[in-house]
Amino acid sequence: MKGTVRFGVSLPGELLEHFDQLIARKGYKTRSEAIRDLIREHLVAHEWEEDRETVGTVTLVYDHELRELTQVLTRLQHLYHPAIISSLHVHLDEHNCLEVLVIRDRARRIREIADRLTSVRGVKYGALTMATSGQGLY
Ligand code: NI
Repeated sequence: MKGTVRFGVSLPGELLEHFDQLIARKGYKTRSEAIRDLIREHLVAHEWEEDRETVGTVTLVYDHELRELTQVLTRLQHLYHPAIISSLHVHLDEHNCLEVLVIRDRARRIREIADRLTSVRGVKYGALTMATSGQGLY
């Protein structure tokens, strides 16, 4: 199927009412755009469940003055370098640093790398955002 396709959906009226209220609050102009995003979100979730090639970002906040911590994080990033395709470092203040790493690999491997990084002792905040390669999403 190519191009735009229209299809009908039957659902309880109350459910649709609730949905319309929610998407209006979120700023969607039409139901179609909201439903397209929900479908994409579902497909991305499957990309991660099925251990497919995908993209994720890891955000870390830590104190750069903990000398060993900076060394451990750098060592890990070199160890996983083919998967870590980019990184951003921001000096938040005198002590705190924020890093965002972009990781492209199979889903399970990205989780593994994210777990290794976020569990390093002294990391104040660590989180994985499960993004997508964008393939298969239209
Ligand atoms: Ni810094």
